Amino acid sequence: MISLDDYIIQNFDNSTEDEAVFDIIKNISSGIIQVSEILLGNNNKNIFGDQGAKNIHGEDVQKLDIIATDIFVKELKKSESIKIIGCEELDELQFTDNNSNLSYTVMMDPLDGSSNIDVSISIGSIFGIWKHIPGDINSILLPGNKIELAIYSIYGPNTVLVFGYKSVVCMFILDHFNSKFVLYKDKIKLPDKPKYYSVNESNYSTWDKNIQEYINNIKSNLSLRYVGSLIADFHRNLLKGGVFLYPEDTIKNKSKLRLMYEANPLAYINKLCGGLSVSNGINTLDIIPENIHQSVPLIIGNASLIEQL
Ligand code: AHM
Ligand code: MG
Repeated sequence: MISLDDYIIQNFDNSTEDEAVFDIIKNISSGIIQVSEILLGNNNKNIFGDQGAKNIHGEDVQKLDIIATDIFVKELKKSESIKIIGCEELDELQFTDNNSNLSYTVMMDPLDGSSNIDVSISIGSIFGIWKHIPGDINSILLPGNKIELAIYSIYGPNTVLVFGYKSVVCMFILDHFNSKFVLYKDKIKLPDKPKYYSVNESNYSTWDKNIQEYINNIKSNLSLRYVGSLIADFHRNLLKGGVFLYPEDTIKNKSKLRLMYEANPLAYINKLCGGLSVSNGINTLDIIPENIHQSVPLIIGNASLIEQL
């Protein structure tokens, strides 16, 4: 069994950048273990339910959203190279007082799938990490194709950590008894023959005609699976092959998923696995962001399925 630490030592070099990135992975993985242990704890009654406030997107904030935010902000600040943290639950960017020569920005959705917390369905955390030029505010909002590292976790029947760095995507499973991640799968690639399409079909009437036609066509060859936690739907389709869609609501002129801490990190990992993603007709990773909380439509999965669209 190869632990996350061993994997890192064995597979990457000793450059300052690699060391900084691995320090970030270790601190995020420590946060993931903490969230996972809270979910498994015998005193977890207090973690369910609304916190009583709304976030910048007008959504009810759950207690676990806040718990996870606090854990990850604390862990991320331990990485000397992290200078800026953007988060779904925090209106403004947080600036750390770290002073390494390297400067990274982290964008995170600390608890994805909030509506599934109270009903014991898989939830997760998503992180995108970019390098920025110190002191240059214009270098903070970068497109997804400039991501250095993307990580996500899933808290489900087991706790999973997936990261994409350089050209490799690997998946680890948490050994709860020893509180450490163990390698499950290395060099992940999307299967050639996709199985699933995933979309909230109750929104059908709000979609553009092209999307409606596309769904009508693909459903004859694919089976429908929809969890309602982006991260769980994405992860299943990554391993089994498929397409996930959250199209724009053309009646309200509104998209739901957020570019910087949902769409981009997953689009980056999906690309490393041989897949493709589009938002508003262009590659999701090419979008120049306007602000940290920007929403975008997202269609992501096997390249062959996206190309049909
Ligand atoms: P969250 O980050 O507050 O949990 O919201 C995003 C979630 C995604 O995980 C999921 O894909 C989507 O919302 C589900 O939305 P819907 O209930 O409209 O299908
Ligand atoms: Mg989310």
